[in-house]
Amino acid sequence: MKTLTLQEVAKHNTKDDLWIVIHGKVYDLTNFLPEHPGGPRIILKYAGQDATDAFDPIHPPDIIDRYLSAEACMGEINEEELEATEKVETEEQKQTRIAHENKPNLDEMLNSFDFEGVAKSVLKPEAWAYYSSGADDEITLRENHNAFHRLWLKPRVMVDVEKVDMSTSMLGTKTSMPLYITATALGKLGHPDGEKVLTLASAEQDIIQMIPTLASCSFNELIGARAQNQTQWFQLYVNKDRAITEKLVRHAEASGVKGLFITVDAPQLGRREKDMRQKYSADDPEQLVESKAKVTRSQGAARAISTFIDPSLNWNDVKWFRSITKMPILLKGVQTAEDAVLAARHGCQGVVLSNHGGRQLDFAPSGIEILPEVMEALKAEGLDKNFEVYVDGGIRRGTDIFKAIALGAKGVGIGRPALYAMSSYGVDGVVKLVQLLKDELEMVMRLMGTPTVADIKPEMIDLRNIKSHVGSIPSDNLALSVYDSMRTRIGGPK
Ligand code: 173
Repeated sequence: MKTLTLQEVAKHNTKDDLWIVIHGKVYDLTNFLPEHPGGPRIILKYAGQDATDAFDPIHPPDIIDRYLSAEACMGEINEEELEATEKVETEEQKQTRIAHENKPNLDEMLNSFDFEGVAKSVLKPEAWAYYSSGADDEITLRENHNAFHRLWLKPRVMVDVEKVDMSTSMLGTKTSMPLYITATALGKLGHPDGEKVLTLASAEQDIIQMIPTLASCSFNELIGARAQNQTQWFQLYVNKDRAITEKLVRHAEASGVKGLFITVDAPQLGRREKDMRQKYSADDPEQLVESKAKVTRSQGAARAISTFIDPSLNWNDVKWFRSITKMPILLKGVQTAEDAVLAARHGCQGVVLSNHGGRQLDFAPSGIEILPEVMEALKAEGLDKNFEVYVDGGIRRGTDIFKAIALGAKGVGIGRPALYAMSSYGVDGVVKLVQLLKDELEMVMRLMGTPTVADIKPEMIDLRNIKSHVGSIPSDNLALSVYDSMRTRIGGPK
C-alpha cells in the first residue's frame, strides 16, 4: 500500500477531490459523497483531514469494507507521522481529560442519578445531547420516572427475610436479578470501547445484555466479548431491504442470541431538539442555511442514520419473522393493552412496554403506567401464559424494579443509566451501577417481606393514583422559558 503524508491528503479538500483519513488509511470519498446516508456536509467538514474520532461512534468498524470499493483506498499515512499527530491533544480531548481528572471517585456514587451528573460533565456536548435528549417537550421522558412516584408500597412484616434471593429467569435463562441492559445506539460517543463495556459489565454482574442494531461496535465484536454462560439478546431495527434483516436475524440466532426484540415504536425517529440544536450550533450556521441537502446533520445524529428503518412494518410481518427464526420474538415499544394482546395473538413470545426512553412520541404513556391494564387484558383473553412482559423507561431505583415485578413484569431494562455509568467510569462504573441497584432491590425485598422474586405480588402495590396525572402536572419548561407576558401601558415588563 502506498504511504502518504497528511500534507498530501490536505490538498484533496474540495467536494470534487475529497480525501479523508480513517484509522490511518486514506480514502477518496469524492464519488461516495452524495450517497453518504448521514449527508455530505459532515464529510466535507473533514475534507483533507483525519476523521477517525467523528467516524468511530456512528459507524461499525467493518462498514468501510462493505460500502467502499478497494480502489477508494489511496494509501496509508506514514506510521511515525500518525503516532506524532495522535500525541497532540485537541481542545476537545483536553476538556474531556480535565473533566475525567476532576470527577468524583467511583466510591462516591450512591445511586443511579449520581452517574448522570458525572456523565454530563465528562461527555462531549454532542454525546450528552444525543444520549440525554427526549422528544419534543420531553414530557414523556420525565414521566417515565415520575410515574413510579404515583405507586406506593404495602410492606408486609414478620416474614423471614434473613436470606433474600433476587435471581429469576427471563426467556428461559437464569439471571442474577430481574434487570437487563437494554439496547442503546452509538456507544462510542460515550466510551472508546463502546457497547463492549456493557457486555463485560453484564457478564460480571450476571445480567442479560440486549445488543443494539445500531451499536458502535460490530455485532461480532459484542458476541466475541461474551463470557461463557452469558446471555445476550438482540434488538432489531427492520430494514427496508428484508434480505439484510433476514441475514442479521439468522446470524444472531447462529451466534447464540437468546431473544429477538423487534423495535416497533420508531417508524420515524422522534424530534430530539437538544440533539438537533447541538448539531446546528456545532456546525457553521450560515453554511447550514445555504445547504440544500435533504438529510443533514442538523437533524441530529440519530435521524441522519435512521433512514434505513422500514415504516411499512406491520402485523402481517410477524409470520415472516417466525419463519426465519426459532428465537423467541418480542415486540419492543408496545404502548397499549390492545397491542400487547395483538402481539400475543400473532404468536409473539412477549413485549417490552416502552416508549423508547421518551425519545419518540411525546405524551406516550410510561410502560409502568400501562403495565396493570396490559396484564389484565392478557389474562382476560387467556394469553398471559408463556408470554413475558418487560418494561423499560425511568428505572432508577430498587423500588422501581420491585413495583414493575409486582405488577406483572418479568424484568425491566435500563438504558441511559448504563450509558452514563459507562461514559463516566467504564466497566467498573456499570458494574457499580448494577451493584447499587442490586443492593437497593435486596433491601426493598427485605423490607417488603418478599424473600424471593416469586413472593412479589400485585396486592403489594397501592395503584389508586396510577392514572392520575393531576398531582404532578408536568411543567412546560420549554414554553415557559421563552414566553413573554403581555405588555401593559403602565408597569409590566419593558
Ligand atoms: O433512540 C435512538 O436514538 C435510536 O434508537 C436510534 C435510531 C436510529 C439511529 C440512531 C439511533
